[in-house]
Formats: sequence, C-alpha cells, structure tokens
Amino acid sequence: MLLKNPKQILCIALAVTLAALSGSALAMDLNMPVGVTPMSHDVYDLHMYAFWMCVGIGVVVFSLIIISMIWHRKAAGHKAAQFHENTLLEVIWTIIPFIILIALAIPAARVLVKMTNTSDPDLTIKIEGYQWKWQYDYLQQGFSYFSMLAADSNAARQLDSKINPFSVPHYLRDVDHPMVVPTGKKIRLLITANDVIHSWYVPDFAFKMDAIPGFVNQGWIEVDQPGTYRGGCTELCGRGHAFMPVVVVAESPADYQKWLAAMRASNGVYINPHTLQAENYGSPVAYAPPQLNFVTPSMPAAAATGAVPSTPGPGAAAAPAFTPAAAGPVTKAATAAPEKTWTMASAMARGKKVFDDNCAACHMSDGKGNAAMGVPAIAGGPLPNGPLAAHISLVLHGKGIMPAWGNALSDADLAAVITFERNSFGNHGGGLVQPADIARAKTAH
Ligand code: HEC
Ligand SMILES: [Cu+2]
Repeated sequence: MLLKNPKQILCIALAVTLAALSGSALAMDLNMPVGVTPMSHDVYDLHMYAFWMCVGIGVVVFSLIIISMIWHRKAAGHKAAQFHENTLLEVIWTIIPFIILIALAIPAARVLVKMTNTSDPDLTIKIEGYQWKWQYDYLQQGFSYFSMLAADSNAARQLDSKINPFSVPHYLRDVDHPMVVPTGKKIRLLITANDVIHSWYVPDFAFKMDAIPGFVNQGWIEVDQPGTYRGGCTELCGRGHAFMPVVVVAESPADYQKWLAAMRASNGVYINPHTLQAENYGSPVAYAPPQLNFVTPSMPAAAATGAVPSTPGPGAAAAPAFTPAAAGPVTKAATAAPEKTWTMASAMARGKKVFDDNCAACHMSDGKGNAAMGVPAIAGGPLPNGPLAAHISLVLHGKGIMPAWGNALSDADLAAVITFERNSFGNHGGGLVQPADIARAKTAH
C-alpha cells in the first residue's frame, strides 16, 4: 500500500539519508572522543543516547513534513483540515515531549551526581591558572611546579619567527612540565586561578572546569589507560589564552611511584616522567604527608645546578626522603630556601633560563622588548641599569601589563633573573642578587 509511486520511495529514501548522514558524521570522527576516564565513558554514552534520540525525532518529524508536502499538498487537491481544541491531540503532544525529557533527565542526573562525588580520592592535585600557565600542586606530596607552553611552540609562535608551525611537534599543544597522574586511581582536582578566570579542559577526560580567582572548584578523574592527554585553557583569559595548553601524562601506578620518588628527592627540579629511569632513583621513599598549606621546598636550589638528582641505583640506599622539616619555613609564597646563595655563574645560568621561560615572551630573548606590544627593552632600560631596589620592586609588584612576579617565582629564581637582567644585554647595572635580598625586599612592604 505504501510503495505505490516513486514519490513514496523518494520520501523513504530521504528519511534513510537523514539517518545515514548521522551515521557518517560518527564515522568521520566528527563525534566527541570516547575518552579514557569512567566519566568520559558515561558522558559519551549519554551523548550517544541523546544523539540517537534526536535522530529518531528528526526522522519522524521530517518524514511527516515530507509526506504532507508531497502527498497532501494543495496542488494535488487536498484541503487543510480546520479544527480547534482537539483534546486528544493536545494530550499527545504534551505527553510525548514530557516522556522524552524525563528519559533524558534521569540518566543525565545520574551522571551528574557521579561527577560531583569527589569523596575518598586516592590523590589530590590543586590546579591554579595564571596568565598564562598552570601550576600543579601535589598537596599531599609537598611539591608544586609550573607548566608552560613548550619552548619550541613558544619560539614558533613569535611574530616573524620564520619557523613553520607544522614542523613543531604538537604545536601549541605541548608544555615543558606536564601534570603526571597514576592510572586507575581516583584523583581529586581542586581548581582555582590566581588572576583572571581560566578553565582547565582535557577532552579525553570529559573534564572541563572553570578556574576562578577566590573560588576552589572541584572534580575528579580516574584515567584508565597510560598515555599523554592534551587540552587547554577554555576561558578567554587574555592575550596568551591560546598559549597555555594542558598536558597530562598518565602512568601505571608503579611508574608514577618512581616519578613521585624522583620528584621528592629532586628538591624542586621537575623530573620528566618519560626520561625517568627506574635504576636512577632507587625505590620509592617512605614519606609522611605534611600539612597542606605549604608549597615547594627549596625549588630552585637544585634547579640552579640543572642536575637531575643522582641517587644510587636499586640495592643501594634509597633516595633521600623529602621531609617537611627540611622544607624550612612553611609559607605560601616563599618557595626558595633563603639560605641558598648564588654564585655569579650559577645565578646567570639560572637567570637566563628563568628569563627565557617567563620574560622572553614579552621582553624577547634578545632583551629588546616589543614596541608594538608596549613592552620596553631590558637592554639599556633604566631599571636594569639603575638602583637595584627599584628594579627588584618592579619585578616583584609588576606595573600595567608587566605581571607581578613576587608570588609566581621563587625568591631564588627572582634573584637569578634580576641578576641576569643587570649583567646581560649590554646592561651595566651589575650586582649579584641573593634570595635573601628578595625575601628582605618582600618583607619591607
Ligand atoms: C606580559 C608581558 C611581560 C612579561 C611576561 C614580563 N614583562 Fe617586564 N615589562 C612589561 C611591560 C609592559 C613593562 C613596562 C611597565 C611600565 O613601566 O609600565 C615591563 C617592564 C619591565 C622592567 C623595567 C624595564 C625598564 O628599565 O624600563 C623590567 C626590569 C622587567 N619588566 C622585568 C621583567 C622580568 C624579570 C620578567 C620575567 C620574570 C618580565 N619582565 C616579564 C611586560 C612584561
Ligand atoms: Cu587561561
């Protein structure tokens, strides 16, 4: 009865095409990723469920429209029915959408409840957004570090860099210090920001959460496969918004333990999880979790030497344990051991690295500044060639778009970068600044 004429066939073909289009959208990888966390699987299932529901509704609605247009058109002699207040019809078109909404709301609410349940985590990491980088603070482990755009991406992105972005692996999707997590563990993420609103997003985790200054948002992930997962900031947070990617390396719990042990023993130097070799680090160290309100123990002290801690291999004594007592005074901002003393050579070497990582984006690696952006040159600038106190004060407190570095860098790094600025780029301000000078300048305010 139905397939009486070619138009009927056309109509059915159209409905089939609609469904096929939806199917090919999936096949073409336009769909969202399945991801690697239980939450991402739930979200994916939810998404597919709603998707097929929409396809079903689309097929029914468009079929009705097409059937009416073709078989019941005016030109074929049909007359529109005129009626009001058909109770049966009204009940039907109220009940059906109601059922659809309930059928969507129940599974969605179930996933939402699961998503917000951050209780009983195996590990808690605080993530803080900065213009334009992330800080990962392993609260129970007692170390934290910054994660910034990888140097090769940063070089290629500069105006007139003449570097082909396609030649840079993971261009704008790579960082110097990825966050490292163990697989199969519930990890609570506490997310906040230091300056403006950012948003921490990793599609494979189906995790996106706003980082808001003054608020701590929380969520959790549990990564089920080792791998490197990439995302970025998804809240327009200023000029460098596109340059603060998120990279998370998930490792088996055993490899993660090795990384942890190495990080604790490294005295603040970041250990690349990919180059970490078990035999270099001995077995994981016994460790008593410190109180939560402190950050990195003597971060740059070891960083200055640039050395990866070399502790004896397995069988020999375990890597030295980091103990809270060894961290010195427990304060949020003062991350450097004040007793650290730079030599001119070590301060210059460390200072150059700090400058390239933090300052060169604006002041350029040749110190010439960026007139178009309103950034003055460090080369020949009045402060690096003038009295030390004013130079320190500007770097600590910032001015205009010059960020305040007082809390973002350790005292030792601040001392190193200021020393570097005063003794390079042809500057003659001179002097060797020590972390203690920075600490004193901070308390003077
Ligand atoms: C976001 C861009 C930006 C970054 C990153 C940045 N600066 Fe600046 N810097 C500025 C701007 C803009 C000024 C001019 C401030 C003013 O006087 O209004 C400035 C001024 C300075 C001056 C004064 C120069 C002079 O003599 O006039 C010094 C010194 C300085 N910055 C050091 C640093 C150091 C050290 C870092 C890295 C730790 C850094 N800056 C990172 C933008 C930046
Ligand atoms: Cu951001």
